Amino acid sequence: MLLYLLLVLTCSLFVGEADGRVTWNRTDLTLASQDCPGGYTLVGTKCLMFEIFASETHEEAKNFCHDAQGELASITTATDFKNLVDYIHANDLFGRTFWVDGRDEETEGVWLTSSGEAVPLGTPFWAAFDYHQQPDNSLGNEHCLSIPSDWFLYMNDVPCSNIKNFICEATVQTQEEAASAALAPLGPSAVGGRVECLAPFVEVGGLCLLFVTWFEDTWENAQQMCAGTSSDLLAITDIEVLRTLYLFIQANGLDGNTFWLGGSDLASEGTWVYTTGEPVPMGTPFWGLADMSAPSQEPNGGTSENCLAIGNFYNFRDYSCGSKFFPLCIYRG
Ligand SMILES: [Ca+2]
Ligand SMILES: [Ca+2]
Ligand SMILES: [Ca+2]
Repeated sequence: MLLYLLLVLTCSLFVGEADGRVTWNRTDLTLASQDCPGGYTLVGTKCLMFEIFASETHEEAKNFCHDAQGELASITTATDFKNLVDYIHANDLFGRTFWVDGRDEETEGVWLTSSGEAVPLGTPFWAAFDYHQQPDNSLGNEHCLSIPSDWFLYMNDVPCSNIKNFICEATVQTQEEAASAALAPLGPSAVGGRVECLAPFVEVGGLCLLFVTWFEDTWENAQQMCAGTSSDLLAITDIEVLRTLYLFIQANGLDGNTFWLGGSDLASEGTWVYTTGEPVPMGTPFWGLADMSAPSQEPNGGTSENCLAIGNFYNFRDYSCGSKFFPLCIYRG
């Protein structure tokens, strides 16, 4: 049965090339809820159990999960994280703080899951306020990983002795296989080199992007700048694209620049759409946080902030459309 599942999963991924662009079909994963052990529910490609009636320290929560043939739930990809956050909202579990798998007890700043996998740092995982991103190891005593609802489920490091609800993940082999099979195609290594971009566009995760760092202007002028190079302001609808973009910006010295994306709520306040007509995804893990003393989530500018940009930690924020930032264009051919 296990082997059969693995075969089906392997075969369900198709690579296609249409108009020279690599496309991937990853919708046909076959792990179903009935494949999860009793008490666990299928969330994305993982079997999870939400312990909302038990509150424990990180160590006790871990032991509880072991007794339930599991481990604390790990979040190692942006898609895992988005699936988890979406599930919490859809099932009325929001309002709590959960322990998940991850500690930096052994080496400060090196975050690992129980199985030794790296917990990813940075955006879109860790809570980022305007000028401050977790983990901050406050008072030198924060070595365990939590996702607090009052920080909109973004990650925070806190003392391991705190008492919290928690999420277990069944240790079913097929899940890991499914997860890696599902996500590999969107990683930059899988598509890197397969898409050729015309200079000055550069390939980022299979997309041809232009970081216009010599032209700082309003949102509307940024859009026209892109249009003049057969491109549009970038529309990000997939969280893996935001993660890949964030890593590219860090690795290529673009950190510190703020870029316009194609999103706005100019037509109808509160309804965010891209210039391409696609809806802008809302909430975590896309939009950033503001005001650490009384946390709120972007967009927060009402009718005075109607345009979408990424700067600081490169999560979404609304700004006045008259602000001057750099255009981030995507080639439309
Ligand atoms: Ca912290
Ligand atoms: Ca607005
Ligand atoms: Ca704002």
